[in-house]
Amino acid sequence: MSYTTDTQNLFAALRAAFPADLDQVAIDATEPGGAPLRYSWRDLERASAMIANLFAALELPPASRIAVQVEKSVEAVMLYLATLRAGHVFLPLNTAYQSAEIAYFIGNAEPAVVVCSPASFGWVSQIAFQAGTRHVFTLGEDRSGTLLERASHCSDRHEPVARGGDDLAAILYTSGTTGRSKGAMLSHRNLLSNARVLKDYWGWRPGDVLLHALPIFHVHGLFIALHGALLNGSKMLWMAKFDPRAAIARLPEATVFMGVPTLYVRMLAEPALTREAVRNMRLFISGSAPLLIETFRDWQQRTGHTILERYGMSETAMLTSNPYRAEDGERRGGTVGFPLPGVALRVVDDAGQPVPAGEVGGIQVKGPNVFQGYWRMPEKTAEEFTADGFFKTGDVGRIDADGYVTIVGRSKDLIISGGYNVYPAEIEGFLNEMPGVAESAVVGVPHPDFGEVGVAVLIARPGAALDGEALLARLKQQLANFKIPKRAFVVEALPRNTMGKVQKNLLREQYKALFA
Ligand code: MLC
Ligand code: AMP
Repeated sequence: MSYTTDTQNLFAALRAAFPADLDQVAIDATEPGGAPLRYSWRDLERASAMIANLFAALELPPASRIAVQVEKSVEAVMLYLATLRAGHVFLPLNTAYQSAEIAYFIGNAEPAVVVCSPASFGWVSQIAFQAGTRHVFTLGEDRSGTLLERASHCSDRHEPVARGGDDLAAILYTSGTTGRSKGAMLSHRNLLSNARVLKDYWGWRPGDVLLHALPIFHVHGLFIALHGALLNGSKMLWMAKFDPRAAIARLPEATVFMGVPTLYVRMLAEPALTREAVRNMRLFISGSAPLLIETFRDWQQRTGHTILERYGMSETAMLTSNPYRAEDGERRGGTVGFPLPGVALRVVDDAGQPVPAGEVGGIQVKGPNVFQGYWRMPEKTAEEFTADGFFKTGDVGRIDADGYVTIVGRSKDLIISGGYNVYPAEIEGFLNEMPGVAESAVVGVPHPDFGEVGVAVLIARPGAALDGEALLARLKQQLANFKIPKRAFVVEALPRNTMGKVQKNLLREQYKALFA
C-alpha cells in the first residue's frame, strides 16, 4: 500500500498497445454455425469512448462505482474499458447471483450506476433505486438495452481521465470465511503491473491469438486473459459460454488458451482433442483451482503440450507461475511454479516466522500487484496484512529447495468448485435459518468434473423431519447456483472435538467417495 502519484490510467496503457491499423479484427465473436460477428480495434476505441461520454453526461462523481451484472459479451468489455477510461471503478458481478446477494453488493458498494441484463431490470432496479443508485441501464447479450441506446447519442471521441497508480480501477467481491463478502480494491497500478509482468513472463508475441472461453466477472477471464490479449494487441476468439466441442473446433485458429481445470477435464473427454487440433497452439495455461496431476499428464500425452499452471487471487491477481521458457526451468505438474518477478512470497509458521525450504506453512505475499485493502473494512484489511506489509493469502503451501511453490491446502474454510469459490460459512448461515434445521456443516469433497463440490450435513430440530433435497431446492432460490451443495444428508450428530468445534476433516473423509 504505497502512495506515489504517477498518472497511469490502465485503459490508456491498453489503448497504447492497440495495433496501428485499427481496422484489424480485435475480437471474433462468431458463434458456431452463426453469422460472422467481428469487432475491430476501432470498434473498441469508439464504443468505449461513447460509453465514457455517457458517464460524463451523467455528471458522476469521480471514482464512482459502476456495478455490472450482465451476460458475457463484447459490449460488456466495452463497458469495462469505458469505466477505466472515464476514471470510474468497475464492479463485476457473477450472473448467477440472486437478489439477496445483489442487494448486499449494491448496498455495500453504493454504485452510482448499475448495469444489468434486460430480463432482470425489474428486480435489480428495485434493489438499486432503494439503495440510492441514480442510474440503472440494461445490456443484453445481443447488443440490446438502454446502455447502448443512450451511448449511441454520445461523441465517439474521449480523452482518458488521468489516474494515479493507486487510484481504484475495480472492486472484486470475494466471500468471507466469516460473515459477509468483502470488496477487494484493485488499483490501476495493481492491474497494469501484473499485466506487464505476465506479458513478458508468458512470452506474448506478435501474431498470438487468444481463445477466450472464461466468464468476465472474475480475475481470470476479466484481467488475466483480457489484459493479456489487449496489452499485446492480440486478436481474441470469443466464446460467450464455454463448450468443449466448440472450443476444440476453434483451437486451430488460436495460439493461447486459459482455463480453470474443469475446462481441461471437459475437453479431454472429447475425442476431437488431438495433436492436429492443437497444431498452432503455443501455450495452455491453467489456474484458479488445483490442476490434478492426472489432468496435467493426460493433457501432455494427448496433445503433446505441457500445461503451464499458475496461482493467483482476487486480492492479488497473479502471484506465481510455472516457467514459459525452457531455460527458466521445467513446468512441473502439481506445483504453481515460481513467484513472478516483483512478487515476494514467503511461507510462515503459526507464529509468522518463515519456515525452512520444503516445510509447509501459510503463504504470505507482497508486491505491486497486491490490492489496496477491502472496501470500507479497514479493520478486516489490517487483520489480513502483517506489520511488514505482507498479505496473508489463507493458502497453505511450501517452497521447494529449487524454488517451486506447491499449494497443499487452505487455512480458510473454502471450497473451490469449477474455479468458483464457495464459502461454507455463507451456505451454513442460510441453511441454519431454514425451518426445522438445528445446525449444518458444509464440506468440500472431490468431484471428477468440478474438482471439488459442496456437501451439506444437517441436524434436525427435535421433532422436525428434514428433507435435505427440498432444502437444497429452497436454497437455490436464495443463492447463486454454483454455491448449492450437490447433496444433503440428515444425520443425528456432527463430529466435534473437545472444544466443541465441528471436525470438518472427519466429514470430508466420510463423504470423500461420494462422486468417485
Ligand atoms: C455451474 N454449476 C456449478 C459450477 N458451474 N456447480 C459447481 N461449481 C461450478 N463451477 C452448476 C450449474 O448451476 C448446474 O446446476 C450444474 O452445476 C451443471 O452446470 P453445467 O452446465 O455443467 O455448468 P456450466 O454452465 O457448463 O459451467 C461450468 C463451468 C463454469 C466450469 C464452465 O463453472 C465456469 O465457467 N467456471 C469458471 C470459473 C472462473 O472463471 N473462475 C475464475 C475465478 S478467478 P443446476 O442445478 O442449475 O443444473 C480466481 C483467481 C485465479 O479464482 O487464480 O484465477
Ligand atoms: P479467488 O478468491 O476467487 O480469487 O480465488 C483465489 C484462490 O484460488 C486462491 O487463494 C487459491 O486458494 C485458489 N487458487 C488459484 N489458483 C490456484 C492454483 N493454481 N492451484 C491451487 N489453488 C489455486
